[in-house]
Amino acid sequence: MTSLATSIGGRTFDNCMMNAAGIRCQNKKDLDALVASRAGAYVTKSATPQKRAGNPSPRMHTLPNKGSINSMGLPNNGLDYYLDYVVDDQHKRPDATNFLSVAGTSLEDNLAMLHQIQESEYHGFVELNLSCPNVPGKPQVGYDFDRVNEVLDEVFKFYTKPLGVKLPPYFDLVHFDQIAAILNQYPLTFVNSINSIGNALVVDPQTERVVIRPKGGFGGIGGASVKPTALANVRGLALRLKPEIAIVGTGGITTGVDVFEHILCGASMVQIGTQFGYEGTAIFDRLAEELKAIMNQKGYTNITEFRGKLKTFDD
Ligand code: HRO
Repeated sequence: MTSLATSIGGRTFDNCMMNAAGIRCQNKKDLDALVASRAGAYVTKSATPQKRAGNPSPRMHTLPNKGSINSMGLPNNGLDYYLDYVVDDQHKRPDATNFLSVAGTSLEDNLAMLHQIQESEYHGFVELNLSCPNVPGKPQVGYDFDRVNEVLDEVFKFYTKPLGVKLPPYFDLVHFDQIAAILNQYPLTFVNSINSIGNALVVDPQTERVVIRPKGGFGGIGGASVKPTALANVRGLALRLKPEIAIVGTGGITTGVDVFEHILCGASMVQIGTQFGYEGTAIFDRLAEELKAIMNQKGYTNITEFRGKLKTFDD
């Protein structure tokens, strides 16, 4: 039997694939569909303390070759909505672990939300999003290393439940060294890499205009073309983080082979964003079959047999 099961922080998941935050997870109907699907877990749309409408439309645009650009601007139903959902789900399915994403637009908001979660009966994972590229006037925290340190310092003064951070992509090995040195100081359960490649610009030559309205057309790129950047970040972090911190790999997954590559680079769990948006929950059936097929071909029966075992020409 080929198993796609995985574990993070002592919690087990029968499938190592799930949605990425923001994609088909904003309301109860979407989340119920994820629960009913073959995904190993779900993550809820990044929450702010209060409900937000997000940026004006058009704010997401499909790109050729399985890509997307978005500047949603954190539309969400507010923390209470998602916390109620995950606590209710926890009552129904006490053995299942899921992910509650939070993305305050200030340190104070993040701390207030984490205090509320700490005091609640929720005991699943929290994904602290330090990498939303699309809130006008709010830079991505993940690119300000001192600020990341300050945030985690404040958070771990009181937060004792399993916590991970969602990071932006980094593009220099020195930045991998610097962020890993900071993350390794804290009892993080996981890091999720990568968020969309922020502040890209897509131009429509016909109309001679940008394709999304917010921020003059600047937005985050997701989908197939970000896979090499995602794999580099997963691998770069896997080589530097302490073994207690698991890696959730996100970015550019459209096939089971892409999942295989993320795991080879060191991911314990993978998240699917853009392509899940295009295909819906049936994608988890397809990817599971495709991953099993490549594992069978290679004689692997579970993902720990190849996780992190990417070879280089120096091996
Ligand atoms: O809502 C968004 O615009 C958004 C968020 Cl929070 C994020 O983390 N990543 C992204 O591509 N879009």
